[in-house]
Amino acid sequence: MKATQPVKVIGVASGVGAQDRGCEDGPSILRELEVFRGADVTAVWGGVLRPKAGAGSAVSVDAELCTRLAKQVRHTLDEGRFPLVVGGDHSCAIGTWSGVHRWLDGRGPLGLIWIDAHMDSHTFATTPSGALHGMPLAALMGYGEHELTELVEHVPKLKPEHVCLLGVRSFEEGEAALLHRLGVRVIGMQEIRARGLAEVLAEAMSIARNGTAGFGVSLDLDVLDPAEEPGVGSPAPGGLHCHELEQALHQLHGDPALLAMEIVEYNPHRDRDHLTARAAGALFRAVL
Ligand code: HAR
Ligand code: MN
Ligand code: MN
Ligand code: MN
Repeated sequence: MKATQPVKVIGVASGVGAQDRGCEDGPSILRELEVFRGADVTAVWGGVLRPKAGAGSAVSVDAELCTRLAKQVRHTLDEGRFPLVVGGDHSCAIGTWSGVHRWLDGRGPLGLIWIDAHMDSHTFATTPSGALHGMPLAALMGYGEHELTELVEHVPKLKPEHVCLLGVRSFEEGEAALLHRLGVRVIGMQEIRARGLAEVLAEAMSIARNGTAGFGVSLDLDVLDPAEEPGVGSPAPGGLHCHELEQALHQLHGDPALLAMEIVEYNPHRDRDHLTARAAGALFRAVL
């Protein structure tokens, strides 16, 4: 994001991608609480996109929602504004990054830092749950249901060498095997504790920047420790402290190569005293 670039917040009430649909209510609550507002922030909400009932299977509902999201993201970039996409379950990532990819229009590849307790790299061949929010990263790299992999453009939106996962601690064999086979860099909690968050984030940034036309950050709030921030869809113990992630994310401050950001998996029904909502705001303001 360039210094003083205006921000447009795009809410997306994705929920069919998860077993617990509580994240659908995330964007409206975050908007009410005005958590993305700060002294030096002009973050204007563009509204909240909602799934259309009766669009068919969960895949079709999600694909239709993500198609509308991708258009909004592209339009926001065309206006020179920085898109902050607020979920919703993480399946919305397919729309967000397809929109950025479309906007890049062949100027070069897109890089992505995926900050998450999970790998989100299943396909229907490997998923234990059938939940679509466990699949978006695979879909963006071209693996999975064609409705999702061919969203907006019939090409993969991400190349494995420009993707880095950060904070992983809960995953299944099938998705780990896919990422391994593709050579995607996965930085788990153990490595973060051994090397320090600042250093591994710097590595993630170089992976997402090198040879790309720009990069994004997809932040799943469940990377935080649920003992401190409980308001997420799929809590996984042993996560990051909000303040350490906030501090590390300052490395992205004013970086013109950062094209968009998304913050997902806020579940207001599990939150306590708006702790997780406020964390979402603080983590966004760290990159400003
Ligand atoms: N890996 C599990 C599954 O696919 C759970 C993953 C989804 N949870 C998330 N995504 N919040 O990050 O069922
Ligand atoms: Mn996720
Ligand atoms: Mn997750
Ligand atoms: Mn800052």
